Amino acid sequence: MTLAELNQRFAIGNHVQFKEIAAGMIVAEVANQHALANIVLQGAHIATFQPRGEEPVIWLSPYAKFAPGKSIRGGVPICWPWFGPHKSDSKLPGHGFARTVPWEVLETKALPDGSTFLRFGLIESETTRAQWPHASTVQLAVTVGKALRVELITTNTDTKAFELGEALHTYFHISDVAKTTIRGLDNCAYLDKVQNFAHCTQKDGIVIESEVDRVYINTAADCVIEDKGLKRAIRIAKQDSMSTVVWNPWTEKADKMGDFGENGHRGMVCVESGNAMENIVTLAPGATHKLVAVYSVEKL
Ligand code: TA6
Repeated sequence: MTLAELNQRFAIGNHVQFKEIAAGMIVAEVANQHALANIVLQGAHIATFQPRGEEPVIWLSPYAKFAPGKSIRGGVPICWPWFGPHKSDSKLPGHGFARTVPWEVLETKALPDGSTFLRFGLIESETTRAQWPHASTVQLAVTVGKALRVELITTNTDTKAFELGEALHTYFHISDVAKTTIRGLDNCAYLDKVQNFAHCTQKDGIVIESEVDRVYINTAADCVIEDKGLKRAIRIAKQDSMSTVVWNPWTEKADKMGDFGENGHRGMVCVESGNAMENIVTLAPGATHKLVAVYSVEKL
């Protein structure tokens, strides 16, 4: 669909407009009485979310690249239909292909409470079918209000069951890692990627003082990012997600990635709601699975 057609079919006066921000890269700009948000159609990638009167909740690197087929550093990348490396083919892209392929807009609407609802669907192609030989659909439903509600909905339209790994790889904006504690994972088991996937147990709140890359398993609990610098907490509530991933690349890795900027890693932390490792989902033919995450801000 062209930009003009998108605006004709799906723009809503004071709520949603579509713009081209780089060649081939269209963004849905959402502005309502509660918040501002930008969603890039490639990857159905929520790039920004900022409740009115608040600092941004989502971190987007100032050096993020917006280009066809490239993943965006920051925002809410969708890891689907696998999380991390593919289990048998190392040539396939890490975290799946959903974040780097085109999605289409299926629906936009203004809700009675002033929020905005948008629904996107991944567009299947030869490329996606070659990497994922299962008949399925995946949609992202986003509600932009005072809170940001994100639903990743997968349906198995095949005649056989398949295994699904997934995550909303959300980058959160914080004042500084030294002033931030992540709570909600006490006594949880995790696999520590920094220690070659060692099995560990979380003892207390997490303060990031070096590279952190952990997959917490069997946890449905809310997480809270307490930020003394911004005097606020970001609450991450979730449904049908049994894994939480906490990631900060720290200095050396961030420098190597090239799209964080100097000390960019200090102003972000990823707290990802998903189903990974032991928690991957088996989806029966005809079944639908819906992963939900809701991000809201509380005063500290
Ligand atoms: O979710 C954490 C993680 O899997 C890390 O291991 C890390 O490398 C990261 O995601 C970012 O991955 P990306 O492919 O977006 O550079």
